[in-house]
Amino acid sequence: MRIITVAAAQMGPIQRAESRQTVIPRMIALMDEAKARGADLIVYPELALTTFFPRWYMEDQAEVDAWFEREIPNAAAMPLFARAAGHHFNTCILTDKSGKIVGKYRKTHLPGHSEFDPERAFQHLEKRYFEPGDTGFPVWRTMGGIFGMAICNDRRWPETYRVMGLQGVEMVVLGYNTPSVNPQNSEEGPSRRLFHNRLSVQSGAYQNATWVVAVAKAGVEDGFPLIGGSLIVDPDGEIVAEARTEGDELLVHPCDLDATAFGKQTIFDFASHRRVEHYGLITSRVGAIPPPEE
Ligand code: ING
Repeated sequence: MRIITVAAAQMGPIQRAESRQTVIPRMIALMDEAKARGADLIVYPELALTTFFPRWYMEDQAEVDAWFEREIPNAAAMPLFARAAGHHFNTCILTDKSGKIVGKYRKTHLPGHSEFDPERAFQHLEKRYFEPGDTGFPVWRTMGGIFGMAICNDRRWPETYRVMGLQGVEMVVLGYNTPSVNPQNSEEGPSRRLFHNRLSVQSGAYQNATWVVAVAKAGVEDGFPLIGGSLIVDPDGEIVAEARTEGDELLVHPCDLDATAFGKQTIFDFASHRRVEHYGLITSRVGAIPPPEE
């Protein structure tokens, strides 16, 4: 048994006017609760320090830059930020129990758009403010297992999990900020969003025999609702813990990394069951849709 007791630290809304100084005590309170409940690892959401600012159209670069961190307290991460000088990535880091930076990941799949779109109920300007990540989907050996990371929209793409699955990942941790309604389809509300959230995370976990911990920033930010639904899914695709509120809420579960072995050795024994000679299209840039019928 290789137990990692994980705390999924769902956070409620952060209003645009709030400073990081009001948010950090909430994060520390969740960390204190996680420690009291015996957690080895705590996972925070995407944009855990700020509101989901890509919903706002901004033209002043200084105003945009203010939403980004230039450094984090650990010097080891400085190369990440130094190299990023002038770049804007949606970034997350993995630290071990000593607080040492083990890994850094930059969000690969950026949804939304880059120019103001009057047709939308609200903006989603990730392509305006972030560059696509350049890290790929690495995994790292730490805390007795193999860990990987993703951010938000990445969780909807099977490629995200498969690339880490092919590297033997045993736990994927990710955060998300997901609007409760579709700005381009008012018919699609929170229940459909929560359905897709579960579907994406459970599929990724099952199809790669890995734990997945997905953590929301939830609730209403300046009138714009975000789904909660943070969840911990086991390597068989079962949800073992799920948030019930849209506020600060901690999920804690003892995850046995050895539980990933059965799936990796049987149905998803990649070495013996995959047929890579048929998968070429997956790395092609566009689909190969057949021409219209004569
Ligand atoms: N947010 C959303 C997400 O992928 C989205 C955007 C919602 C895209 C629903 C498609 C459908 O969960 C972020 N920040 O990626």
